[in-house]
Parts: sequence; structure tokens; C-alpha cells
Amino acid sequence: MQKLYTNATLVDKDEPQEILIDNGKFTAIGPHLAVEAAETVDLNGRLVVPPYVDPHIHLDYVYTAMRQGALNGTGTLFEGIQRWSETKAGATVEEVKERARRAVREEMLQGVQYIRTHADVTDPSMTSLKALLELKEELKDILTIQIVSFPQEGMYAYPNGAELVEEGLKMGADCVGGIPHYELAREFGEKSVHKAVELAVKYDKLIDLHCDETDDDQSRFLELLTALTYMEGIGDRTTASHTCSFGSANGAYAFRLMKTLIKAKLNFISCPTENIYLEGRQDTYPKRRGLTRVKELNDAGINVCFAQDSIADPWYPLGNGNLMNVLDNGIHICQMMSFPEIDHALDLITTHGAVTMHIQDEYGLDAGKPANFIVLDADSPYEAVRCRTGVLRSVRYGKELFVREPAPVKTDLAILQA
Ligand code: 17E
Ligand code: FE2
Repeated sequence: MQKLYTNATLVDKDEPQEILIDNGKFTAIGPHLAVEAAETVDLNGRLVVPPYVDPHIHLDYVYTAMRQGALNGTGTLFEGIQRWSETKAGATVEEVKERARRAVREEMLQGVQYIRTHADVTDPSMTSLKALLELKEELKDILTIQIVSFPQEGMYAYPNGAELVEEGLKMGADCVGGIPHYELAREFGEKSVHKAVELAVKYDKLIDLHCDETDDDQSRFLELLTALTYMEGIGDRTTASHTCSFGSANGAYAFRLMKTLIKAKLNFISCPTENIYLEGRQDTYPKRRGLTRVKELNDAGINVCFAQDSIADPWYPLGNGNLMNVLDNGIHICQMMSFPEIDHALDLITTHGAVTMHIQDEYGLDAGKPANFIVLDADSPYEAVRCRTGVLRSVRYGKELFVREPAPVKTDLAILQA
């Protein structure tokens, strides 16, 4: 059955556009399609963009921040890992799924249709991974989920960590994870990066490492990850998450590494709300922001995107799956607010995330691709970002996942009326 959306505003198009959908796919997009569809929806000039992508979240950790013993008093990454380690025992597949479902609901109701989640595999029972694999299968028609086999407590710092990561890949995880800056010595961090690349090649998986999530400017695992994946020809299938230390690196070092990052086509994920909160904790004043060089990476044409990372877990007490909030924080912290940057800011939570997830062939508003999109309550990208606008509609394979009416306001005051 054909369905036609009319009066859509699209990024970089001056005229209102029509969007024709048939059989779950976009069949045509243009100003005057001159077709009679079985059903027509007037979008009243609202902005249509591809769905939000959250390429980095820990769905197995969500809503555990208030648990007995989980409180992170120092607000540091390392205490977060310790508190998680002390409180993670005893989880069941059903309990993890229950929490993950709640987070998925929050994210989806704010326009997310693509999620890459980490699953902690430093747990011989593999409870997190089992839960998230089941959830991925259950939701596959309405939400794309990728799973990272992630050794939260280290490939080598945790007994058999590397074997557990490999086991996770055999069980069906999509990406190899790692956390080199958490290993007990630099040499083990390096060994874990080598191992991650070796496993990715062996099992034909993507790579997404928690890499250099520290203010220590001597933490330089990004350099090794880039070199190894470049030499294997899999840089574009590789993601460096966090890379906070790159924000503390000296200019001469960054200048040189930047060249290799471009050659390797590496992807970057920054989690602005978490890292502005977790980093800078050993600084007095001046206090560093703790984020990687998002602006400079983006200016160099390197693929960089933003992600939520946490919803109420031992690392971060807030978070609600609202990628617009993450974006708003990110562009402030990274000083990406020239008018052209604001006009393109939505890329950081849409198309750039899709490139990171390596799903660009099926993602975007193009004829022939799945008819997945969201409608924002704004008539331009600038207004959407300025007003941190909400999502009015989320469409997946041509079907409405939800429609939200803007809440009515009662007032007699002329000044408050449009
Ligand atoms: N685990 C980690 O290593 N780093 C983080 N930012 C979170 C979990 C949220
Ligand atoms: Fe993370």
C-alpha cells in the first residue's frame, strides 16, 4: 500500500517535499510527486530527518545507580567500575531485560531507532549478553540493536577476560570490545588492543573499544588501535569510544596522529554528558573538560558522533535517552556553535552515528532504502537545535511507531499566544 507524506521540510531543500512510501521503503522523494496514494499525511512543514542513532550505551547497566552499594562517591570512572564490579553479581536474564526494555522505551519515544549497546562479558555466566541478544531478536522489526562483547573489568585484569570476549563473539555479539586504559599495565593495554584486532579479523566483526577514557595524556592506545586497524584495512569498521586523553594530548602529538586517523578512516564516539561529569576529577583549577577533540576531528572530515552512554548507572546518575539533550551539551562543551555547525549539528546524532554503526547502506532518506524517519517539531535544523525540539513522529518501514501531538497550552495572555 502506498503512503504519501506531504509538506515535509528536508535539510538542504528550499521547497516543501513529498515522501512516497511503498512496501516499507522510500520509493520517491521530491517537491511534486503527482501521485495518488491510498493514504496521505500532511506534515505541515515539520522537519523530517533520519532516526536518531545512539551508538554507545550500556543497556545492561541502566537504572542500577540507586542500588545498595552502587553509589559512586568520587564521581570517577574508576570508582564506577569498582561499584559495578561489587554489585553486579546475581543478575538474571529477565531482570536485565526488564531494565533494558525500559531504557529502550525511553530512547525510542525520543526518536532513536538504532542502538549500539555494550554487554559486560567479564561475567562467566554471560547474563548481560544473553539478555541483550534476546532483546535484540525480540525487537528486530522496530529497533536495530548492535551488541559489543565488552570486557568491563579488562581482558587481562579479569581472569580469562579475553576468552570471555571471544566467547561473546561466538554467541552472536556484533562487535569486539575492550578497555585498554583499565588493564593493569600499559603492556597489557597494548596486548588487549592487539587481541581485539585479531578477534575482529578472525570472526569478521566490527571493533568498538572504550579507548583512553582518562585525562592521562600518556594514555595513547588510540594510536595503536589506529595503526593496527589501518594496516588490516578495517579502520572504517573500527570505533574509538571516549578517547578523552586525546583532549589532553599536546598539539604536536595530536597533529601527527590526526593524519593517521584520516588515513585509517576511524570512527569516533564522544559521550559529552558522561565525560564532562567523570573526567577532570584529579584537576583542581584550571579543570579540563575531559572530552576528545570533537570539533577538530569533525573539521578534519573524520567521522565523529555523540552518544548517551549511561542512564542512571554507577558512572552517571542521570540520562534519559534524549539524544537532543546529549547534542545540546556536546555542541556547547566542544564549542561547535558557528551557524554552519548548528545547521549540521543533527548529523552528530543521525548520519554520523549510522556511519559508525556501519549501516549507511540501509540508513537515510533515499529512494530504495527502508522508510525509517522521524519528524521534529521545528521547521529548520537551526530551530530544532535552538529549541531542543521534541520528536512528533517516528516511522519504521513505513509504519508509525508513535505519533505525538504537541501539548496544548491554556492562556488568556496575548503575549503568550502565537
Ligand atoms: N563503563 C565504562 O568503562 N565507561 C563508561 N563511561 C561507562 C561504563 C558508562
Ligand atoms: Fe561506555
